Amino acid sequence: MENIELARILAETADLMEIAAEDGFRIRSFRNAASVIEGYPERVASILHDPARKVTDIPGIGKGIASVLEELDKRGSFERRDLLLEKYPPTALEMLRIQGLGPKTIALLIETFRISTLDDLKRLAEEQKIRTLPRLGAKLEEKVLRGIEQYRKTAGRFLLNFAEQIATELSQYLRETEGVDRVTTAGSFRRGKETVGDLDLLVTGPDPVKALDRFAAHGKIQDMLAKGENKASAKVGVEGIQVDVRTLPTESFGAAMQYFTGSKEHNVALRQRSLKMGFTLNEYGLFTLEGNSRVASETEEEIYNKLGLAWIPPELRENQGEIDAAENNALPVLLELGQMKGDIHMHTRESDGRASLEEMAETARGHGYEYIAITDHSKALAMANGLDETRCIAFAQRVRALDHSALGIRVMSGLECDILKDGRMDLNDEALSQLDLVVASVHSYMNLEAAEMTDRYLACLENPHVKVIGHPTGRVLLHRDAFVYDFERIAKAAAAKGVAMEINASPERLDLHASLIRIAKSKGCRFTISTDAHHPKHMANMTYGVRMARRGWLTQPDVLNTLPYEQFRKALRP
Ligand code: DGT
Ligand code: CA
Ligand code: CA
Ligand code: ZN
Repeated sequence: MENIELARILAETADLMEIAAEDGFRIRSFRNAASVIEGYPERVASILHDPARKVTDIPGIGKGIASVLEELDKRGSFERRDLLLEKYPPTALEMLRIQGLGPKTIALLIETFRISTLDDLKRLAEEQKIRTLPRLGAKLEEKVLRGIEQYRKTAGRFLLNFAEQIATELSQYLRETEGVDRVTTAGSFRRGKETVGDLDLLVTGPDPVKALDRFAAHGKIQDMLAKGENKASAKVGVEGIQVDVRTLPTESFGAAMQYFTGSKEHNVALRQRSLKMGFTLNEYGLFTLEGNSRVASETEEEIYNKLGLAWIPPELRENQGEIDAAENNALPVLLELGQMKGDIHMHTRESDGRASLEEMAETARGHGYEYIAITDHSKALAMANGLDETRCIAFAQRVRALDHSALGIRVMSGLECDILKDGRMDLNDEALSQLDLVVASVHSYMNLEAAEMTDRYLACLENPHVKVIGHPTGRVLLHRDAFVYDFERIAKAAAAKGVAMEINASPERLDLHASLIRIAKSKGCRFTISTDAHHPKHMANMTYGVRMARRGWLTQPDVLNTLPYEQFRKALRP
């Protein structure tokens, strides 16, 4: 067995052990071993077969796991796993991924009702049988139904930062193949979409086909799905993300990039345009309808230009007006990462962050920023050790006392202040008035009716200290849908008050969605992009926020924290 398979089995067993309510320490040791083995540079099976060596020499592998590995290596499973699989159906693992359903409840439902599929579970909820169990009620039935729907919608998709990690690793690896010049990403990943279904990699060079053998030999390949003359597909890593690799001749590389970048909708529109102009367009190039002679294929620019269009940035290729804009030379000059001058939503140890103010400032300086705002949580988030009025005022004084020139960066005193259920701010005006920057966010009562949620945001905008609406729809990718409310109305009101909308760059959120960014912009809103960093390394996530802004057609002047410090301060709600 390869490391990747060993790791996957250990991780799955840990999930099952959780449902079986086994000892937490043991469960952690399985999970830990899975991640150690997945990343281990040497084949663990070879170590097992070598009498001169011991797997327990691998850090994180103890005696217990060592004997599990031996049994796994011998017969493809081990006793504890067999017992768990006998007791719980394979879909138990899927049930764990459903929001609102913990391992204890899953165990209870399986044992009571002998369910074995997601459809069984759905039926239980619909027939209102869950509420017949002690302590479980109608609320949970609703949650389960919503959770199943959500799960089915998102199953098999991956976060952008995860896809990027795999894309970078594989591209670098494939680029080392002899005969390969270029490896490029295509598909939804190149378009900067917030989640990715599968990864598309394009390989070219004088002799690119060897790249497919090299791909098949990569240590993270879990399951080879297909391998042909010039295309291979595989499931990669413990997470099992599908990667499609295509090899292409240099002369049609541009056409292939255009074709495989998509989106499908953009390509359909472009092909229709081609036909009207007397051409056909496919992955090999742009050809005349009559005579089938090649008009363009080597670069994307050529192809777009021959179709009477300016080159269209991948983030815009969603058939949302970009083709008309390209025809009229009216494409926006999209925002770039290098234009960001500050990060104005981040947390420190003062609440639930992992570093000090000084460490955050130091890292921000390394990113080349002119300024940051520290925005720890307010007291309503007791779990996060949120600040009350007294701590908030003391913190603002501490920031004022900092020697900014010694720090090499401007630090603003800020707060991510909770918006209470009725739209009031969590801290009083006296405290808020001491701060340079208040980001107002919803972290509670997230399932309000649309009308009530709309009123809540409207009320919040009335507070003159609120400068930015944080993660405005509360979505958590692959886990929680956006809040339901009248977004256009809030955008209009925010624009009127001069309150900025945040584009939260955390890869778990990427909130706002591109279509909402465009709506907000059309209502006159301006934006901030921030990482919501809870650790210095999270500040690198700014790139994802910028990608969302680009997908929302934003340009530098739309985004306040591209401005130099003094101008930024003036541009905030007065
Ligand atoms: P994903 O993977 O679900 O996040 O979305 P994409 O856009 O990466 O879709 P994918 O991987 O199925 O296909 C990559 C690109 O190939 C897609 O954006 C457009 C292009 N393409 C053009 N024609 C077709 C077609 O007939 N079928 C498929 N599957 N893709 C096509
Ligand atoms: Ca794809
Ligand atoms: Ca694909
Ligand atoms: Zn927040």
